[in-house]
Amino acid sequence: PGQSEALKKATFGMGCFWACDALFGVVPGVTRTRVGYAGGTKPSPTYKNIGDHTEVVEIEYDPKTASFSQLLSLFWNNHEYGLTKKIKAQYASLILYHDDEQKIEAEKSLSEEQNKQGKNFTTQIKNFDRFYPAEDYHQKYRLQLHTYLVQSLGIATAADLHTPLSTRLNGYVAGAGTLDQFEQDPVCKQLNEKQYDYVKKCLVENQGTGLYC
Ligand code: MHO
Repeated sequence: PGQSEALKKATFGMGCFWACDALFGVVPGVTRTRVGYAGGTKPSPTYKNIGDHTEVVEIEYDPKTASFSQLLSLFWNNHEYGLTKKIKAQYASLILYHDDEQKIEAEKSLSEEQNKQGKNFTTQIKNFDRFYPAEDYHQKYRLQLHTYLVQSLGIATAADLHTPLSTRLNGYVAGAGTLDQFEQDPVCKQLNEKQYDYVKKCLVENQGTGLYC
């Protein structure tokens, strides 16, 4: 089996997907992210016509480096909207599992979290059915705000936004991850000195400001 066959997927809804894209994009072991719509029944949802779907992030990860339980703890600790208040389907708290192992872990983590915090969550745990990628302008939204990087790296197509480098940069420019993580990130070796300094400056400036939309 080739290396890519060993990669796994996780799919979470936890508020505006721009934030989740940045949050998970810098996690060591996460190889790519994509944002889109899932969890509902409406055929061919769009941002303007999302129907009963939820904004989700699709995370591709290498289980040798990142574990599903690690991703779950980021899930529980980084919701944009309170888990207990009533929210529309677009921003629902949602875990779409891809196999039985994920299902068991997700259900266990929900009851642990509820016990720990002493409240009931609205989080739904459902079988992953189908992912509809969001419009290109939503992909790596935070990175796309940085015209200098986009142009100097030659990012022009949806595929360019879906690379491991774009995935990482989208998080770092938004202030996700630590400086240590950035400096040791093998993916960032692809940057020239000026690009490297630019991203580092964004990370330092935006760290701790929250990724929320
Ligand atoms: N506050 C943002 C949310 C966008 S998100 C992709 C907006 O209204 O544009 O739902």
